Amino acid sequence: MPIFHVPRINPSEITPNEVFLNRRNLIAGAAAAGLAAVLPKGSAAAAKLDFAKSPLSTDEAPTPLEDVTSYNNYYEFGTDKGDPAANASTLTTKPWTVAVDGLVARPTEFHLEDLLSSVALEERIYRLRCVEGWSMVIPWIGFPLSEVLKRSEPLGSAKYVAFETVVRSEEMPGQKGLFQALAWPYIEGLRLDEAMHPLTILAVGLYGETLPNQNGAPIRLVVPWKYGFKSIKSIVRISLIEKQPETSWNRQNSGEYGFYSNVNPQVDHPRWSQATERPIGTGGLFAKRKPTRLFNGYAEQVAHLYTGMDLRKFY
Ligand SMILES: Nc1nc2c(c(=O)[nH]1)N[C@H]1C(S)=C(S)[C@@H](COP(=O)(O)O)O[C@H]1N2
Ligand SMILES: [Mo]
Repeated sequence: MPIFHVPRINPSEITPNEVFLNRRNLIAGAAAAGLAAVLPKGSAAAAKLDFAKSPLSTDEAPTPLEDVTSYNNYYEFGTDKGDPAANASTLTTKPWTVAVDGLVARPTEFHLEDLLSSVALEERIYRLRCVEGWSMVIPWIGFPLSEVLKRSEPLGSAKYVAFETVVRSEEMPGQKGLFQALAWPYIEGLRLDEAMHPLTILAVGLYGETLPNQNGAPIRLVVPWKYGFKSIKSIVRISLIEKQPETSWNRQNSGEYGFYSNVNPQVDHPRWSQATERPIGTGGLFAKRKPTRLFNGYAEQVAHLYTGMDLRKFY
């Protein structure tokens, strides 16, 4: 076990960015060459979204799009930071449905297009802090998760919300083969009050356009005061339940990853400090680390959710 956590060097930090093809380059290139066929079937071209700005956005400078779309964690497509950008174009994101079920008066299977035509999209520029010690600022486009939950009318007995990512091993290379990084589906959960909090959103886009596949297209959760792994990608099921659900990283290593996983500079990971973070996209390898903030800087809005709880015990 290393005494210091030495972050793995990402190829995007030592190679000119242009080498990395993201979906937009691919689409622009294909369009220029008149090659619509370059896009895999069912993977949607990036489309512009209509949205309003939100007072809940930070005014910090967003991480460049190039970094947001080439430095990713999405183990269904591989465990290296560049794997999702390289492999995720195979995921078919159309058509897409999200089931909302469990302890609700109206279990519903939403077709994504119907859902999108009935919500008001907002831009939410949020800080994202990964448990690994790096961070970004991402201009998400989405809407409050509470909108969807309310439509299904949660029963009084519902205390938690469980989320599931799609399982599709023919399109997700990380889900097949001998070595499986995690058990599938990827699962996550929130307490109902966390899920209903106005900062908690379902994102369908970033930088004004539909989500790139590597960022969790077509719909993913964003919970900005918690470590990034809570923000589950490519959601197909949302279940209202009574008991605290299992979560992927807690199931994998419960001593290192808790259910709550609120960003907290005073509660270290067993193998590394959480006191500081490395902003991605600002100076590459030699970027200066900056202090990590309690609840990722959202304490004013969310600290009340945890009154009286020992944050070391409920990590
Ligand atoms: N289904 C799924 N969701 C996931 C992950 C994953 O591996 N699979 N990784 C998580 C982690 S560790 C982080 S930091 C964020 C990264 O989101 P981004 O790539 O859009 O920045 O996604 C989270 N959601
Ligand atoms: Mo993460």
